[in-house]
Amino acid sequence: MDRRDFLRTAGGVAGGATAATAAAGTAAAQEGGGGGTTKPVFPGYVDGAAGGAYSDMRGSSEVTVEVGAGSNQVAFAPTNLWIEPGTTVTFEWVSNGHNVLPNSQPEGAGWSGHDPLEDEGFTYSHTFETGGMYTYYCRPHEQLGMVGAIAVGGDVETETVGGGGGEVDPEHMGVPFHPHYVGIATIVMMVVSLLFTFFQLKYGESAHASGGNN
Ligand SMILES: [Cu+2]
Repeated sequence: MDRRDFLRTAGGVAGGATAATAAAGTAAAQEGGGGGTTKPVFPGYVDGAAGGAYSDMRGSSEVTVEVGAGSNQVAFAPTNLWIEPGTTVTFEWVSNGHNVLPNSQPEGAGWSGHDPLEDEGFTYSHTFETGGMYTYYCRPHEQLGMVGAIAVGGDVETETVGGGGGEVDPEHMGVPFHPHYVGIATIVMMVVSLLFTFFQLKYGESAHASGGNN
C-alpha cells in the first residue's frame, strides 16, 4: 500500500494509541502536514535555479510568478510550479531588466514568452492550456540561475517526497486527530505500560504467591 492508504488505514484504527497510529501521526507531521507527498519531477535545467521554491498551485485558476525576485533579484518566485491546464500565470516584474522566454515546452504548446526586457511593475500573462513540462528563463540572467519550470496537469512525471509541499491538515488525509495528540498519547501509554510492568513485577507475584517474599 502507498503512504496515503497507510495513513487512511492507520487513521481507521485510531481507537487507542497504537504503534501504527503513532507512526501515522509522525509521518503526517514529517510531511509538513501532508499534501506534498507527490510532486512533479522538474528537469535538471532548473536544478541550480535561484530561489528554488516549489509551489503546488493546482486548484488555482490564476497564479502569480514574481520576475526578478530574491535578494539578488534574479529569481522567479515560485521557481517551480504545478498547475492545472487552463491556468493563467501572471508574471509580475518586481525588479528591472528581465524577460521570460521558454527553454522547453510540450509539443504544440506554442508558448513564446515575453522577449522585451521589462522593468518593475510590468506584468505579462499567459494561459497554459497544453499539459506537460515547461522550462523558461530570463535571457540576461540565465547564467545566474534565473530559470523556472511549470508543470501543467497530470501528464507529467511525478515523485513522492517526504517533506515540503503545501500545508494540509492531517484530518483531510483521514487521520482524525492531531499528530501532537498522538505523540502525547504514545508517551502516556508508554508510561502507563512501564508503571503497570513495574507494579506487576513488584507486587503482582507476591499477591498470588502469598507469603513468598515475606
Ligand atoms: Cu532577469
